Amino acid sequence: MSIDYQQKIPNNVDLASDKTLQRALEHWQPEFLEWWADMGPEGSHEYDCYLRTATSVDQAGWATFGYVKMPDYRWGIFLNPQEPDRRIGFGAHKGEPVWQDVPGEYRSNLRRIIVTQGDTEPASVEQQRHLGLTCPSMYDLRNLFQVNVEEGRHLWAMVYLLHRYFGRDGREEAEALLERRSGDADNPRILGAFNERTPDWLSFFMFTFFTDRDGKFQLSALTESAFDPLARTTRFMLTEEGHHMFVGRNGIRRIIERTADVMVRERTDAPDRLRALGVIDLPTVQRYLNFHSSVTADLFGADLSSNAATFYTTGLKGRYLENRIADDHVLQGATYPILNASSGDLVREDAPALNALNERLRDDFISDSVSGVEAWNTALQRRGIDFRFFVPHKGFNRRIGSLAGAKVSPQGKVLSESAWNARIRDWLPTAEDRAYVQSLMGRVVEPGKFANWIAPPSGGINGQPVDCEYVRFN
Ligand code: BYC
Repeated sequence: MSIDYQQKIPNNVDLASDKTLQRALEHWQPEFLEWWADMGPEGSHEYDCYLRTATSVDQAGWATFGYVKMPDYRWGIFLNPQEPDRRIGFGAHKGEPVWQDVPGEYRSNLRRIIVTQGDTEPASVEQQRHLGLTCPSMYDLRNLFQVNVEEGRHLWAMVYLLHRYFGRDGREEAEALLERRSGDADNPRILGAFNERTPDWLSFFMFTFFTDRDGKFQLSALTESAFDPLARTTRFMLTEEGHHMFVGRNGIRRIIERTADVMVRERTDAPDRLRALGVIDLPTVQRYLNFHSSVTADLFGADLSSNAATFYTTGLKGRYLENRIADDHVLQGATYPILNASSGDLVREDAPALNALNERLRDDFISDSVSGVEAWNTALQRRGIDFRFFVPHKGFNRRIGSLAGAKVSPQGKVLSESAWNARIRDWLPTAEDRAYVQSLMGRVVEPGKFANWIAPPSGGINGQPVDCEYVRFN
């Protein structure tokens, strides 16, 4: 069904035919806009931004581009079309038709998954709200805003499900999604990484590289869901998520290219000299990488989780690319290797595969991150620079799961407390690193100009030139 933009809330779910639901969502809409006014990108409300808006859910040409003030962005409800005769692909209900409604016995678990997913979306907008004030270029500013409006739309996607399928509880959860605040001591966001600060653009690019990649894997697992409306809405969200990871991947690559060019020109790899020249030395980039990679690894939950087993067995949440995995898709009696650090060494142990599903998704995420990071190394290799970036070992700096608190080096060696403390400054961003990176955060907004610490992109957005006026300040 095509998207109806004549409605107050654009949608392709025939919202007009359900007046009660429509009224409830139209009641939530001004609250969302109020939240956006308070917590959305600071000072941006009058800007005209060159943004894409979803106009259909077809593979080809789903987006149109044009100038829009962000508070006027047409946030709406877009589900991928229903697949005829779709069947449940895993768990105890494997082979049965998917559900168009929520089975009573799975209501609270489904609600919990949808709320957790929904909570991350406004959280990331809150985390990024000051970044526009220190953008390295107008091109990057526009990309930040695109990410922000789409995270807002992802919130709409989850709120629709809550309102449509969870009655009064759902409406209350939708209100609460606008009440929690990232980093708030009393009412924080649900998951750890979404309460961290994103104080500078190096953090922002790392966040979109790693944490949006968690989004890719979690959403992919939800596209497998037996609850068809969740599967269809997350499938469409994934198409938007691709751009967010592009922003991170290219943002970091451009930072690395800029530093590498200065290293070659000046024949130095000394961090102090490079900092004096106003670029970000590669070890600092690696420390930020270590931080964001490890905090994001925690987002997959505990390595052994009875919740994960229940979600799978009951058909609520599958594995990444479930239908490409050659096994019985039930997993009773199957095993999966996890790591145990209790003996003082990291020991691989076979655990029940059902309980280890979080670990499996984390492993899928890590291998995807590794290939992304390898692409950055190509930029160094091409310039004859020996330095190589790497994704730290999954036991490094963990706070969730059985490795929480184990002192594991980025290379995967278990350390004593004192050995860990002696090296931690080499592995995680120090206060000095953060202050240095912060000192670079000026605001560059002249079309086609870029801050000294980042290379321009190889092309503009939607075929526009790099020096396009992507944001008009009015
Ligand atoms: N921080 O049994 P466990 C995205 C809690 S990102 C704090 O392992 P489970 C995006 C856990 O809640 C994708 N608490 O839990 C990206 C549980 O609490 P209770 C977001 C944590 O349920 C960028 C307890 O610890 N989507 O879209 O198996 C920008 C025991 O843990 C954390 C989803 O995550 C943590 N990191 O797994 C914008 C999908 N981890 O019950 C957006 C939906 C665990 O003891 N969520 N806990 O009170 C899920 O599938 C699951 O909730 C999780 C947790 C995988 C997150």
